[in-house]
Amino acid sequence: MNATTAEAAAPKHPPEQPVEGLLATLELLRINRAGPVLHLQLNRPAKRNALSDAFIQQLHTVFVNMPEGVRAVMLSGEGSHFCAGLDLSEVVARDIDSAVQHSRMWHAAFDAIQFGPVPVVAVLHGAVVGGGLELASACHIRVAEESAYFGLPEGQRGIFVGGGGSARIPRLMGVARMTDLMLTGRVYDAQEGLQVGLVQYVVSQGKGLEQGMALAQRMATNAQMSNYAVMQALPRIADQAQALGLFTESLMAATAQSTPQAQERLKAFLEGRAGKVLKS
Ligand code: 1HE
Repeated sequence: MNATTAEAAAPKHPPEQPVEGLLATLELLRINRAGPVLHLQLNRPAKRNALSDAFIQQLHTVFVNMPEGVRAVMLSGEGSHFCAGLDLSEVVARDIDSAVQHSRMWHAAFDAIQFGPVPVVAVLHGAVVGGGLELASACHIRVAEESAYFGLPEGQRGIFVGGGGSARIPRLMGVARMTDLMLTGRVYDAQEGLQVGLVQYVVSQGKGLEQGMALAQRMATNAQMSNYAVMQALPRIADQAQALGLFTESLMAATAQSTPQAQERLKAFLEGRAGKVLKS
């Protein structure tokens, strides 16, 4: 089976339990924990998980208050769609000053996801449009169920992306494809999303959470410094000129390999105690 379309084997992870404390007070999110994985569910299904200001602030709150011991996050959406994007009912009365501040608020929240403490896998279904696609593109891995579809209807609404989409989405699928979606209202289905690089996995309907949890649990077992390097150094190196990137890479590689976790893992392999890299 092709790795990009493979579905997870039977789950072996711990059951999900509701979180307590500050995160339990965020009413627009349903938050559960399965061992080292936090499952964050957008929970405004009546409005198709449209992202109000309060919603963006609550997402930000989670990523700057990550509970001790959490090593990966799975982000999904309750109801029939992952996310309908910006809450359009809040845009109408905004003046230019507050519009800039509003966009910067989204940037701060989504930066906290992309450059946050742990990797995030987004599980997508139904509409993943406008700000919903911006949110998904701030995550590190994207799994789409067959029902997922992707669009940028900002052009139709008379606005522009403001949640980091113009910086992140072209890095996934290129400026030409984003231009096409925005100018023509074109919508990609899940398979097209896979082909253009928006998502890394497509699974059948109803299998997204299983696949997302399996991936999150696997990421959670990596050495923390390796995950840190992938999340923090990799995108920055991609933005650097090659000579700078190579230098940054050397510093990051030296830092990662000198951690006790790396030393232990390297020793384990050499002593035959660690798994081999095998074709699945
Ligand atoms: C909303 C929103 C929203 C739904 N803001 N309220 N995003 C868009 O342009 C997408 C707009 N939404 C849609 O195209 C459709 O709602 C969906 C395809 C996502 C879902 O359709 P459907 O038939 O399942 O639901 P619905 O009946 O359209 O919507 C249910 C309710 O959610 C309804 O409210 P109700 O009070 O009449 O029940 C809708 O008004 C409400 N709703 N989407 C506010 N987006 C930082 S810049 C980012 C820029 C953008 O994101 S632009 C893209 C905005």
